[in-house]
Amino acid sequence: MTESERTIPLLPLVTCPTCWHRCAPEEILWVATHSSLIGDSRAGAAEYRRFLPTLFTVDARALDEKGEPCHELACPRCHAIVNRGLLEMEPLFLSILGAPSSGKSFYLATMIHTVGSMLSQQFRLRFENAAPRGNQTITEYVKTLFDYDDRNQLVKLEKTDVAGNGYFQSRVGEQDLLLPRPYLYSVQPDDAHPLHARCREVSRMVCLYDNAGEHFLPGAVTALTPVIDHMARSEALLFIYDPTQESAFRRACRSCHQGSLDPQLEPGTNTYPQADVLSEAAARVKQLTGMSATEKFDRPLIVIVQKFDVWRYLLDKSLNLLDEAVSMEDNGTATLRLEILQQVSDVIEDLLNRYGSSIVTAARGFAREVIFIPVTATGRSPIIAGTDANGRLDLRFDPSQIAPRWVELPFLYALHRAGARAGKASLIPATRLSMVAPSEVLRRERKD
Ligand SMILES: Nc1nc2c(ncn2[C@@H]2O[C@H](COP(=O)(O)OP(=O)(O)OP(=O)(O)O)[C@@H](O)[C@H]2O)c(=O)[nH]1
Ligand SMILES: [Mg+2]
Ligand SMILES: [Zn+2]
Repeated sequence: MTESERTIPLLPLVTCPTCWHRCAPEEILWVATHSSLIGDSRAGAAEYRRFLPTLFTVDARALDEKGEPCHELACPRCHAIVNRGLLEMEPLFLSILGAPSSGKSFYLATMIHTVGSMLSQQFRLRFENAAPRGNQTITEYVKTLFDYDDRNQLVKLEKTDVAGNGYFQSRVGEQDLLLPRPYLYSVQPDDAHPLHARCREVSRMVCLYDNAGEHFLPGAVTALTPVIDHMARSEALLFIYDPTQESAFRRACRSCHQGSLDPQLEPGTNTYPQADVLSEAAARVKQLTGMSATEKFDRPLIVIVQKFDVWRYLLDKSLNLLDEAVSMEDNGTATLRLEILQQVSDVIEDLLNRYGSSIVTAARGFAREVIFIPVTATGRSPIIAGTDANGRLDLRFDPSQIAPRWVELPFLYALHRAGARAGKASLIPATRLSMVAPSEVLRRERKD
């Protein structure tokens, strides 16, 4: 960075969202733009060369060795692009984890689609796509599900690959690493937000990842494929739990008289031991953060119980009160009502104890603060459109019928807790914990 660029206050340390290396802003590399400077020692033959600049234009752009002004920055370790916003805004890493087919990609797409308007209209926050090129996969997901011309054209999201375009390959030292690509969205107070004057301090660059579920299966990750190691940096873990993969849930859903006809409940569909997936992730986090075996994870574990449209008939209570979890105050700003989230979490925990108690044991065994939030990304079951080349059911949706529910709540909760944990004023105000009815989670929290 040049002296003139220092007029913008930069963070003392910048974190690469691809390999999580931390460095001073002056160590950040630039990406050449001259057509002859193609080929980089770490990022690969198809990428422009990364370099530490010595010459700058008057508006503080680095000049590459052919004298071309440059715009993009890169990590000195893995050479992946580093978004400029990460030099000014603290990152907020959020990991989405879960078994294959649990609904991670649908969750991510529908959450991104829904949360922006809620943040701006109710919370007076600007939620922006900070990396239009890097976020293209998610933008395509959102377009597929919500921007349709013809409702008869059934849609689906492809299964997330275990390698390929969704990942960044880098040669670091003598090793070829497979790294996850981050998706970046900035969250900043708008003019009407009470923290607008402290915009620089409270704004965050949210870094999300969409892994293939296979990466969370035992033994999938090695030192050369640290594709899920964002979990160690995450301020909240969002575990996607899919009741349609749990045999007791499947039996109960099939036998329930109003029951769901979701094809995912059919005998023979692939299921994974989800409690083991969570325990494996917990072991990896403990290893990466140097926690002892008996210590509990000190950040929130949000268990997102997906596909509510399928298992809702098993509840004897309505969960409609969750629609009131964001309330508008007289002064025109919104509040997240933790007591409602907690009440619903208790109901869901009871249900899980009945049909899938191993996930509750794994979650409670790992983290000090656990909350269960039901969501449905699609609001309804997929339609069988045929079978794919591998003989698996080709499940698709009528795009006009997709109606996500509550998908924004886990994100709002994570954003609220991230602010509260850092001891900063939170971007998402919430009812005070003391107002919340005592429950198992809160009793535990006070004890610790
Ligand atoms: N009924 C119902 N089905 C859903 C919902 N969300 C996703 N699905 C179905 O779940 C399947 C898997 O969803 P994905 O989001 O691709 O799952 P994933 O966790 O990203 O899977 P991998 O990429 O393989 O790890 C899809 O075939 C969808 O049809 C939901 O809210 N309700
Ligand atoms: Mg996926
Ligand atoms: Zn890096």
